[in-house]
Amino acid sequence: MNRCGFFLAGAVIAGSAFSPTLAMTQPLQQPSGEVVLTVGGQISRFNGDAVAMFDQQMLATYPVTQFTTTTVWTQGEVHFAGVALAEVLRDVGASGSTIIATGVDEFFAEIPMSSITDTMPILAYAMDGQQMSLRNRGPLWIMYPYDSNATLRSEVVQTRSVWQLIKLDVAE
Ligand SMILES: Nc1nc2c(c(=O)[nH]1)N[C@H]1C(S)=C(S)[C@@H](COP(=O)(O)O)O[C@H]1N2
Ligand SMILES: [Mo]
Repeated sequence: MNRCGFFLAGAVIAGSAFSPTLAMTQPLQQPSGEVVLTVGGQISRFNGDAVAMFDQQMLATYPVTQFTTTTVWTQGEVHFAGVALAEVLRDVGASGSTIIATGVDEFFAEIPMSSITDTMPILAYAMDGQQMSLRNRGPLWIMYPYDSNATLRSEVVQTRSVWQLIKLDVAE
């Protein structure tokens, strides 16, 4: 049964609208390709030693969230596609108040859980329809739709826009 079917069965058995218990007991699939993201800390679904590892194919199984925006790092309007950070956090059973996002260069930023919505930020895996190379700030880049709201065009949100993202830690 796929994840969705499993979830629905759980909801029916429990007789409630939302019953994460059964879905949460199903282990995450194992990555078969190169691991691009490791999620650790306060999570409850794993596929490794206290961590949840993702390859690109696993990230592609989530609904795609996408938008077009300008950024201070790119030229003109750019289309970004990826998975909502909230979607990944929900799937690994994250519980905490802060996400610490770290790039391959060991740059890290704290993202308050309260600032994360169903649609942003995204873990962008494509820019103008192309996967992003490490050299081009990929393969994952935390991205906000800066053009949609003036409050997103701030230094604090820029700082949270971690490129070459490799790790998320869910902290107290
Ligand atoms: N991986 C990674 N992401 C990063 C950074 C970095 O050094 N490494 N710098 C952050 C900061 S502090 C800002 S303001 C923005 C833009 O950095 P820049 O203006 O130096 O390009 O990217 C953010 N994302
Ligand atoms: Mo910055």
